[in-house]
Amino acid sequence: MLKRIDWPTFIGAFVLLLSVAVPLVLFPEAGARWVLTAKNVVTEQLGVLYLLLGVVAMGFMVYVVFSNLGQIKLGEADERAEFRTWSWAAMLFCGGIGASILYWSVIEWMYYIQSPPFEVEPMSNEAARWASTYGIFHWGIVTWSIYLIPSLPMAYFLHVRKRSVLKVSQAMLPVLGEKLANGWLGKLIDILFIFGLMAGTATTLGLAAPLINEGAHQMFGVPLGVGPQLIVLLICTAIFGWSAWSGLKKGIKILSDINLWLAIGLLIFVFVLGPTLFMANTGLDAIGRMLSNLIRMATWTEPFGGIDGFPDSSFPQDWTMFYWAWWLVFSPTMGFFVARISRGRTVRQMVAGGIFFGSLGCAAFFITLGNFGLYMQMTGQLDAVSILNDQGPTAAMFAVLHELPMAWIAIAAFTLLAILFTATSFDSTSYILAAAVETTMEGGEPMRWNRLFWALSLSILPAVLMWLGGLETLQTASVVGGLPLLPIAVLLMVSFVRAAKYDLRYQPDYSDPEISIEAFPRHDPWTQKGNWSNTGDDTTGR
Ligand code: NM2
Repeated sequence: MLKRIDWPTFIGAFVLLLSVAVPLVLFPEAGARWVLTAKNVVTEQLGVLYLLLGVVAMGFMVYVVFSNLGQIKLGEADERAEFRTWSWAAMLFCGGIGASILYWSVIEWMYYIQSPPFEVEPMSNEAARWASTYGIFHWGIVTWSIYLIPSLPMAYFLHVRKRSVLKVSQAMLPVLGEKLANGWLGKLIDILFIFGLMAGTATTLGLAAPLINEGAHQMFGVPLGVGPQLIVLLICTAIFGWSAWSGLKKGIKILSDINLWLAIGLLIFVFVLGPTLFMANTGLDAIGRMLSNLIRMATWTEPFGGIDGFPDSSFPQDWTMFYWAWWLVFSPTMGFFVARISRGRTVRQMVAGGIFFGSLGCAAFFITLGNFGLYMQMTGQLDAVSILNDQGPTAAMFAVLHELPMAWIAIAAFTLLAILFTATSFDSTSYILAAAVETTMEGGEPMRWNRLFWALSLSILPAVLMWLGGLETLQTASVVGGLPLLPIAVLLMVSFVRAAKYDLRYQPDYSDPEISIEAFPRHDPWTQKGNWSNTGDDTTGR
């Protein structure tokens, strides 16, 4: 049983986790300072790389959709999509988005309106316009493009080459070659991917726990504070740890369905009972503003911030770079998931659909939950910004929810959603982590003790960071953990293009069922073993 474990990767990833967590626990005060220094160094010195990745990812997706790579069918030429588009879109959204959208859609604008981008006057009309726009941008086209990078090689290998790829290193075979991909470099890449994922999880869980704590406080008078938040974290970990242990695939599926319908119900509830016209108008306006300023926002590095005579703005460093990093660390996990659900689609459908439905789904949250609060602020019914500054984010969030008619329904739904989102997202995350540290997977599943181990490990970093306290501390986890994934993301793009171009030489027209993928024995120039799926030599030479 222990032979199935890929020990260098297993130990490497766990040691890396402990080497970050233990010093922070031993030296909390110095630790808090290190964390902030790390964030500033990364965003100020290297943050531009994150922005660059965003632009490249977006350009790459345009290329993939409009070039002949887009026609590649993820499956047989005449195969139909395994899931209908609607259920595919719903699964895609739920797989990629967790409790953090509840958190940010309600309060993101409150930060932006008081420290707006582009040297706009704080709390001005122009600040309100950008505040309603930037959330949609940070959860939109660029970030979904980043999300989809690993999906491309992974879906390609899974459905075209019929080869299950559950490690990032394996998706890089075409660039690294077999020796490196299965050797030390492959292991290093997997360790860094695992660490990045744990860092991203730390940001997400570190935000979700206070939210759930506040919800429980509002409903049942549960005390607030770091202690109760850690207990919430433990309870959530127990839920997804338990499901990782017992493999409750059916249970999780039911929870995901409830999750989706409850989320849709909440949005409709707020949209209908809130200021519907304002939300619709502001939403459309923000989408238009985001689209017409897409390049400007995606490339805004604020090079003059801090230079004499210029306002000391670090908006892109504080927000845009953080978001790109946060999405990046989740992207490999998302890749496995998107690959699994996209059988029978073309690459073009997967990419265009992913960006479209993903961005639209996120925008729906910002347009309803975000604009509802903005309306309260602008009409003077609730000074949410002051509550945020005086009492903190979760207090501001629930103050907004209290403004809704039948507020207790919304608050109960909101809190329940946060718990469900957390349990359903991290069940699959522990599965991916466990798979990444096993060499073979007999029975098609990682071993259960291994799944449980990683489920429990997932809560170590968020617990430590929550204990240190502060939003910036939580943001740092993703910003630092995402750094090694920058070159990895680039290699994943190259890997996909290489593999796909090679294929296109043999199968120039994927829409022609006569030229079935099976008809052409595949030869992989980058592996020594030769064929991945079919046997026989490639002598067609087409
Ligand atoms: N992203 C979408 O729980 C979560 O929301 C995980 C977070 C990357 C900001 C994903």
